Amino acid sequence: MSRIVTVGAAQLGPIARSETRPQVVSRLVALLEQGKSHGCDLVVFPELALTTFFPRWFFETQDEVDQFFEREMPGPETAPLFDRARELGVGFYIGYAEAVIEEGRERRFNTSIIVDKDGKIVSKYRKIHLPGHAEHEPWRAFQHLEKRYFETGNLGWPVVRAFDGLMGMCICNDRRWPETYRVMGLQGVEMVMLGYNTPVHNPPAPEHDRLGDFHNHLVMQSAAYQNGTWVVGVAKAGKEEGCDLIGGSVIIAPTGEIVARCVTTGDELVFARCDLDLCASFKNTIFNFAMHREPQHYKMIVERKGAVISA
Ligand code: CDV
Repeated sequence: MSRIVTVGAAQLGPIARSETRPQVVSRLVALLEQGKSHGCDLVVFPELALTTFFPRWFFETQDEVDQFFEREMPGPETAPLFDRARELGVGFYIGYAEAVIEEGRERRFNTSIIVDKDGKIVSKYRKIHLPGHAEHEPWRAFQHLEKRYFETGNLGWPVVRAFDGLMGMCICNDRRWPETYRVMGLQGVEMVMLGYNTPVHNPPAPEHDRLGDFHNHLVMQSAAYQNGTWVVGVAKAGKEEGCDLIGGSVIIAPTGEIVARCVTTGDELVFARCDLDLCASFKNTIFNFAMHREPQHYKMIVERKGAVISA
């Protein structure tokens, strides 16, 4: 017996600042329909998939920022995506900017959800590793103000039972941190979905620019292997408002091998038949956590934030 989930990685090309939600949603629906035609159970969209990547600008007023946020999910403009998913019987992962009243105040998160084949939200995640900076830094070619526009996520990394397996998610910069996947690995995760917006140019470290695609795959492939899980990483790619974003969306097996990969920087769907039972061969042997982990020696990981040189 094997548990096959057919998954589509639905990469998006650039979204212009002037593009409306209905225009973007129609692109998402087209990818969902392509996914259905290839037998997908589930389609994975990028981070902040409903708008341009707005943290690249410093905005003077909250009103300017607010236009990029969703106050309900689904709302009137995103309902057609949920409706079509339900009609097709295809689930999806999507990232969006979430504004919510919680604890009596307005809060904003960089959020993703998993929606099942009935169009029901079955899991929500709020991005924990927010990269960039909180203040305007005019020396940069473009801003990366996630630390200004979002709060650190407060939901941990949930793993839920859906699509006949154990599903987890994270968002963009999270994929670079081994802790992200290990927290889900310790919940038995069998598929991690994630979306990203990764500029080719890294203003604080331009010497890394030539390595963007390599590092993208390096972190996701090692995490898949080290946790015995499928990883589906999906880009918003291409030249968006003058800023080049990497593509390279992939579906990675628990072996650490890439089994499907986008080759353009535009709207593109690739898919793979993912056998969730393949995870067991890693989870029960080389990475049998219960048998081989030594957490009494890992305390520093949670007790210390930055490196302290004591030697
Ligand atoms: N959206 C992101 O989180 N992007 C970061 C960039 C800024 C380094 C990333 O890790 O890809």
